[in-house]
Amino acid sequence: MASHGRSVTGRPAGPPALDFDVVVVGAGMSGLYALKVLREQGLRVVVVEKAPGVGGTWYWNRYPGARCDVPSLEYSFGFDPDLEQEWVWTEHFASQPEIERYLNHIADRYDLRRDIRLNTAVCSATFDEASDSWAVETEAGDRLRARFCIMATGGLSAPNRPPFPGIDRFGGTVVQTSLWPEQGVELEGRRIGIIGTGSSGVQSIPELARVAAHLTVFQRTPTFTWPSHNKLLTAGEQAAVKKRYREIRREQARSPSGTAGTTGALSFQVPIDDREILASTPEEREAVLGEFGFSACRVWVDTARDLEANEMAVELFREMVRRTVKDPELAEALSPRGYPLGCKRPVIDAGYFDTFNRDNVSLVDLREDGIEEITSTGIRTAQGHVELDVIVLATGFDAMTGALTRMDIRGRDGRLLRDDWADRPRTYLGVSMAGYPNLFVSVGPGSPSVLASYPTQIELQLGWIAALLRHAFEKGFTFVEADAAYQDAWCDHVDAVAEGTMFTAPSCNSWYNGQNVEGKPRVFLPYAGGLTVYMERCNAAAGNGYEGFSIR
Ligand code: N01
Repeated sequence: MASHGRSVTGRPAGPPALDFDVVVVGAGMSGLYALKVLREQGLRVVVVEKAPGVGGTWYWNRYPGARCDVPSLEYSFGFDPDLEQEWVWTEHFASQPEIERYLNHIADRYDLRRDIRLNTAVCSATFDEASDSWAVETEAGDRLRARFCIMATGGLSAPNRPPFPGIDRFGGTVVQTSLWPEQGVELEGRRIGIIGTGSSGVQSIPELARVAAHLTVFQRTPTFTWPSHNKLLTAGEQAAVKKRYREIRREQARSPSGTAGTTGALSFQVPIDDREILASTPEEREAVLGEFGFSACRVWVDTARDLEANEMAVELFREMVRRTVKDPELAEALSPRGYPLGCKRPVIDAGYFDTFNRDNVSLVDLREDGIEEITSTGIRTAQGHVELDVIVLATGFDAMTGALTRMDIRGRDGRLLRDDWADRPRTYLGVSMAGYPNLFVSVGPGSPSVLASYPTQIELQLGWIAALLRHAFEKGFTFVEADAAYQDAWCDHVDAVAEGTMFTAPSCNSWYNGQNVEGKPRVFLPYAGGLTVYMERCNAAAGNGYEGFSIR
């Protein structure tokens, strides 16, 4: 074990009093749960949150149509049987307002607000080697000192705003889906342009089309999207899940994606069986199209690792686009090509392709020529100028690392996380970084993160972090740091489990691998081995006396 250096530097032996045991950055799902569980351990915890409200992602992403793609009865915490029995979800897939209400209910029900500081943006966090503590600085100039720091900053919280030339001189309204103002945006009867056709774009496009005088969609990459078949939940459906909630929670914890599939046929998911598309006949493919529609491409077992099979399945998807969108040229422009099915995060929708049959909706295909400039009255591309009143940026996120690299996080010896991660993020078990003692990350790179349902994952992962902190406080340890060799081995393991999947196909550019942000290294960011295996690895390390950590 390397010397920590306090005695070497000759600083006073008694560390100065700390304000808190733990400072948590972010009051989204992770931050709220961290506060609850750590406070129950008797720790002095403070949560700092830059938004005026709690909820994280579900505070900021209040664009029209924002909705979760995990069944609501599962996209909820399981730590309190009374809570899950009492809370009533109204739809199979909950809308943003309902999830925001739920998270506010959590904040009130467990009296969390007294330890949450809203409107408090963090700009830096610095480890002090003399006192084994973190100093977290806010934009307002406050300094919070705590033994441990937990970055509950989320996987999709740093908005990606491409530097479109001229954007600042646009005379109308520019709004980003992930920074949608609480007071709303005037959309009724406006000429609206939307840039981006990922999940946020696909969800908002049908809603915007309903109210706009005209909607112009600026699309760079056509999307695979599946109808969610969302519906109101009946009392009977709620009761059936609530009756066996304990069992469902166990199934979630044991599932690679943190889900138990309670809504079965309603979900956009289809049963993947042992059918191989390479061995199928045209008649069989037609029958599957008839049965599953857009989801017909997802039935086959051989599409996950075979690019030829994958392309055959993609053709089924394109066939469904042709059958749905009346204008053949438009259908072609909306058809995904050039990247495999399964490379990007699945998108679910409510009437996305049908929306393009409306008279007040048009598409600008940016595949050949991008946006040249934003003028004072609209958007110019090589294909012409579109006059607009409102521009909606649905351009995604600097995912998984952006929230951390945009802050100045300084570890031992003055090292800066942004620099250490210049060529790739490095974590041990997705929660901890060598060189950054006493710092933990929730749903960070190298953890399942965006590949597993958050509430389930957060309870497991933050539960694990909380147990490590309890161990440290009980034993009087003040220093916990991941070892570099274990971190390297974990990064190799993270790379190895993604290798050979469609996530890492050479033609796959996505926010999963940083290729949506200019200059970001090409690294597959989440852990693709599944939540179950991930937690087994974490628990094995804990069982071996927190193997891979220096603790003293
Ligand atoms: O972001 P995205 P998102 N010029 O990165 C385009 C979760 N989520 O906010 O593909 C023109 O997927 C970009 O084009 P391209 C979910 O995990 C979930 O939509 O890079 N276009 C793309 O079309 C999701 O995956 C829900 O070529 C530009 C779009 O902007 C994740 O958040 C709802 C551009 C960005 O798509 C991110 O989704 C919402 C440029 N310079 C979000 N730059 C649920 O349903 C970018 N684009 C649960």
